Amino acid sequence: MNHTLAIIKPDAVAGGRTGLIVAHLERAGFRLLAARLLTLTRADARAFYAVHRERPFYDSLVDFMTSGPCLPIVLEAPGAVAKLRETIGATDPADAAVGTIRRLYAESKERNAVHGSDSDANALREIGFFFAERERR
Ligand code: FUP
Repeated sequence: MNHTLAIIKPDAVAGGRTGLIVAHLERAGFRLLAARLLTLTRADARAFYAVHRERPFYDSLVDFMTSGPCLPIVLEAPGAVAKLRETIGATDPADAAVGTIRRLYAESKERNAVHGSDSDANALREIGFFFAERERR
């Protein structure tokens, strides 16, 4: 799978780190295929993170993800899904490797700057969640 979905999350957009993170992704070798700044509705955020609906952090995650604009981006690179996971680092910035986007730019495990699809199947679903086919070719 050579495409994946990143989201620059509301903490990073509000904090003025969007450009730094896009530049980091481009320097890492990703090509941008599609991007759009938008504010998720609660229904959007609940659906996007439906897999976590039984988890204790779900309501707080939905609050955070709807707190302001975010920037979903379709990225292209060889082995895009694994490459993006490596580039963004562990979920909690305290555990993320030095030089990863979360280590550099995230505030906390919840406010962690960026999302990256975690499998090829989820990348397909998540790209389709945000972008029509004509917007990503
Ligand atoms: P990741 O794939 O690294 O984004 O992490 P998960 O799919 O496990 O979690 C999705 C999002 O839920 C994370 F980006 C942040 C949030 N989360 C919390 O707020 N608290 C937790 O303990 C775990 C995840």
